Amino acid sequence: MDALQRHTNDQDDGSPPISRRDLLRRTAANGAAVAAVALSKTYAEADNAELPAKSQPVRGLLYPQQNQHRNLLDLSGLWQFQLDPNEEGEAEEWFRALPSPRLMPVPCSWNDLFDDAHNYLGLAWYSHEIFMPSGWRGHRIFLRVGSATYLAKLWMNGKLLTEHSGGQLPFVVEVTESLLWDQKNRITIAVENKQLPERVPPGAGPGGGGVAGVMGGFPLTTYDFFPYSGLHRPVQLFSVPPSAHIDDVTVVTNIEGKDGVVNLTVAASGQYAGRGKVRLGDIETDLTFGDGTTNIDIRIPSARLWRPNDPHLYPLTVMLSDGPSITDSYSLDIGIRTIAVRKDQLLLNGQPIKLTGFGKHEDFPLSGRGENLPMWIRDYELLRWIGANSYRTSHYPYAEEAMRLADRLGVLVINEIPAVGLNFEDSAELTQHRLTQCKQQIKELITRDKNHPSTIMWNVANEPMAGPPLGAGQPAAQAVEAGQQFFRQVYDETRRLDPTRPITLVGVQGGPPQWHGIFDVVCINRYYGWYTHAGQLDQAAKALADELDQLHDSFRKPIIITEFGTDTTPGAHNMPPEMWTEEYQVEFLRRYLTVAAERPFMAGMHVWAFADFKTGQATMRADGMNLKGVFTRDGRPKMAAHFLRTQWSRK
Ligand code: BDP
Repeated sequence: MDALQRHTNDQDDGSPPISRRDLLRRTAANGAAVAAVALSKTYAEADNAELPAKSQPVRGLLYPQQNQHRNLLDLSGLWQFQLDPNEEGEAEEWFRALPSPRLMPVPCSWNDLFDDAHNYLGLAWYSHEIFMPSGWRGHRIFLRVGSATYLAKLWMNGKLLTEHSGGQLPFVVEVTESLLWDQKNRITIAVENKQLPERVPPGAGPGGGGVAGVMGGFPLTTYDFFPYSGLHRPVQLFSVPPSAHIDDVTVVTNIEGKDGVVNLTVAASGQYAGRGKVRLGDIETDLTFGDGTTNIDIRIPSARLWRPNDPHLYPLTVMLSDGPSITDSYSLDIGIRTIAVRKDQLLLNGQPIKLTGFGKHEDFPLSGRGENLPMWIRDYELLRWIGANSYRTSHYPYAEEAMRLADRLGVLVINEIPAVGLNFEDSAELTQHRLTQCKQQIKELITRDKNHPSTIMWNVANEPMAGPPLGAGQPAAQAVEAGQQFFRQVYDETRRLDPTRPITLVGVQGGPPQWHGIFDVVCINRYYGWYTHAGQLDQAAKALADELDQLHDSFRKPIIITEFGTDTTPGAHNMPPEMWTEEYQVEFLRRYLTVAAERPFMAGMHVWAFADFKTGQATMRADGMNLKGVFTRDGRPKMAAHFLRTQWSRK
């Protein structure tokens, strides 16, 4: 209690600042016995764990579709499920049948449905039977897992086919040779979500595994959201033609005068060297492939540009052809737009744009982090209602359906890999493993989301640390240098993979400013008036204004505040405003918006958070919830939502 009070007041009361790491140790020691157990278990396991450092090849990750040449079967529904705390499933061949399964929906997190699975982060098995009609015969068949958090192993009819590490991005494996026709086939996926230090996000614990739990909570994580686990997105079976098929499509758009210029690269399987066609709107033209690829520019005269108030999408269809007959085709809707940084401005279609919106989570009762279309439709409706034009996929890539909706509804997205909880005080060996994974994750994310006009920026990390945050001590010089080298490489790799979009890093309050120098846009999370300057909004606003001016002087780049907010108990009121009340949340947001409005270099304001969300149990997290939402978890507005609407709604 004492430690917590000092933590929140450390800027003001003259007492020596306490580091977040110290705070967490103390909070854990103050009664979180369960957390301590989880901590040592994590580490015992980590010692024996194989480091998942090998890089996995990324094929095209085109969103599967059904057309004349392709079949698609969505395997969402009730699967068989079994926890495997003793990790005996593989030796006992559970990939043939689960010994005592219960039913589990896919997609969904396993945590909220059964009490014994609530805090479970170990190994669990999913199993499902599908009937394969011989109508699909003669095609190549692939299985695509939308996301398995965190490590997945996949068997088809008892044969191990692939593994994937990283919790929020899809993987695809060919199953053609393993299928049995006109009978049932068993798909088994083992999923494991241990919080291990060499993973990204890193697990927490002693001996250098990130900063342990933002609030020292249980289950113990290095981040402040619940470690939901399971098959979180649909599992799909799809077919492509046996000869050659379209493997990947890359669209880059430019504006020349009034025209849109669409640069299209198509990758086809197996060094395809035949012909093809492309249709964009009502323009059709031939393609010639060499060595499995082709590249072409298509000009659209007087193009209707994609933008938030008019998110126009052009239908694009790519085809492979053999003489007059089409042998494969793939369609997607594309937006013609540019996104760029010029000096301290962010430009959409050459015009300065200011982001208004939120950091979000994929989080809902019962479904947890499982893809939840009703939630998404409602969230987009609330974004429209409140007048927000954007959000950040804090702190991991979101469902593909959410990205497709953003394209259609004209919502701008800062798209983030799961690199939350990185700490460069950890060993060089851990840092190297994390670097390999960050590069892999950015590669998979760009492969998946590169064609979405809504994605306007890649974010490579949230609040990486080089020592204590929140001004509770100076960043450690060696750690700052380790981070500098790390982020230089991540930036270069991201730039190599996508030459078009700005790249950013989201910095923690009190973190090293140097790292922002590598990136195109300065994104910062700030909690003056909450974690520091508690209850003192005038001083908080001044500290914020001073820091923004300093950052602008140092970098001359656009600045976005990607998090600012206060925990707010819905229904708590007071005058004058006090922390945790709805009035305080409104006043806090008002100060920040005013400070930003006075600074033309501010390119955006993202409130933390869109909605209340589940996190670990902790002394500083009432009800196991982070209550910084301007909406409740089920989408009811707090006073702050009405306030933001008066500031943002499109007039
Ligand atoms: C920031 C994190 C975010 C937390 C937030 C908070 O980026 O994930 O939920 O603080 O404390 O440090 O509410």
